[in-house]
Amino acid sequence: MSQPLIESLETLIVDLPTIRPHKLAMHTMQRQTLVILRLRCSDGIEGIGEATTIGGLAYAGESPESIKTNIDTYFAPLLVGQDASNINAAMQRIERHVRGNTFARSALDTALLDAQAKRLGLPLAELLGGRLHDGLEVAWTLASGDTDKDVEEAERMLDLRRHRHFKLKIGAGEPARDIAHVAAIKRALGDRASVRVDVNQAWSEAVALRACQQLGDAGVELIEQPIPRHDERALARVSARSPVPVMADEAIESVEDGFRLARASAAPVFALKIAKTGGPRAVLRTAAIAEAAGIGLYGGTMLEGGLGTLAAAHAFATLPKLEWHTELFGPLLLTEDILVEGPVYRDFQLLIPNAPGVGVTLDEERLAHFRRD
Ligand code: MUC
Ligand code: MG
Repeated sequence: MSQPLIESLETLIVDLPTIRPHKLAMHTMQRQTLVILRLRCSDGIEGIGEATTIGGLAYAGESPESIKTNIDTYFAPLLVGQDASNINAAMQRIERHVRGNTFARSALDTALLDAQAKRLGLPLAELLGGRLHDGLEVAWTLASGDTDKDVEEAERMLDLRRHRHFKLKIGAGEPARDIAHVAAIKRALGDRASVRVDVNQAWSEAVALRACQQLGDAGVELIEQPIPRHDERALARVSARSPVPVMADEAIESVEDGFRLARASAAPVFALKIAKTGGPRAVLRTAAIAEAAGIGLYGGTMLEGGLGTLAAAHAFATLPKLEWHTELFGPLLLTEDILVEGPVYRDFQLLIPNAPGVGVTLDEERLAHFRRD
């Protein structure tokens, strides 16, 4: 049988409304923007992938517009005419000619995997070696900016049996006010839920050292990226003195960053994200480094829609242990998605699909409605 070839790559920017504004230290989201990649093959199979970031260029070095331009201008000519069934060879061509661009690579790796898994009739997790979990527990982020509204939202999530781990976005305000906000939420929820915080790099080392103590006293169980991403030694000092485990998020922008941080004992927990490391397979390489170093794992998100969320979920489902669970709730922050059927959340878990590929189908009408051009 002749090999299927990659015939074309098409990228679409899609703007979707969110259920409420979502406040992070560096940006308040009023909507979410996805880049959808459609990779068409000569055997009639289409693989789909997603690259999504937060707040244009506010969060990371790639924007939706740069992802689209770079895939269209640089990735596509390298790939058209290549063997669609050899994912290693296709990604190696990109590796030889492209620096960085892990978000764009993640969409490509996902689309190639989706196409190959459909070709073989396997769900993505099975193409990656097989699932160890049928569902993953999912934390919810409280980020309305208002303590009472956040408590109400958390109570609703507990009643719905959708989430029992809550991440609070802090760092934009005065540390003392932020900590009072967190402590009030933890007091209201008590032992019914775990409370974690994400500072998104907003504190200095000195502020972080004091704040980590106070967050520990308030009953917080995990502190994510308290200080700027580039100083791994400072992160190691904060981690060593914090009574609460510290998690590295923005500090890991590649598999190699994961290795550097592990070597420096910079943080006892890593946030894994397919976008930050270049796709479902690259994220598993970061996970392997962490596992070898005794670092705990967390399945992170860039608030992707259903496609990107489930691509990550398939990869995470192959890991023996996600000690800190996941935060794969991106689709639940959107009022609309562009899929025929969205991911299923039930009993505090996101279920891993059993259909071939990522297990989702694009809804052409919604795609036509929400695409930017
Ligand atoms: C981040 O920094 O972790 C994940 C959840 C959320 O609300 O924001 C993202 C980004
Ligand atoms: Mg984070």
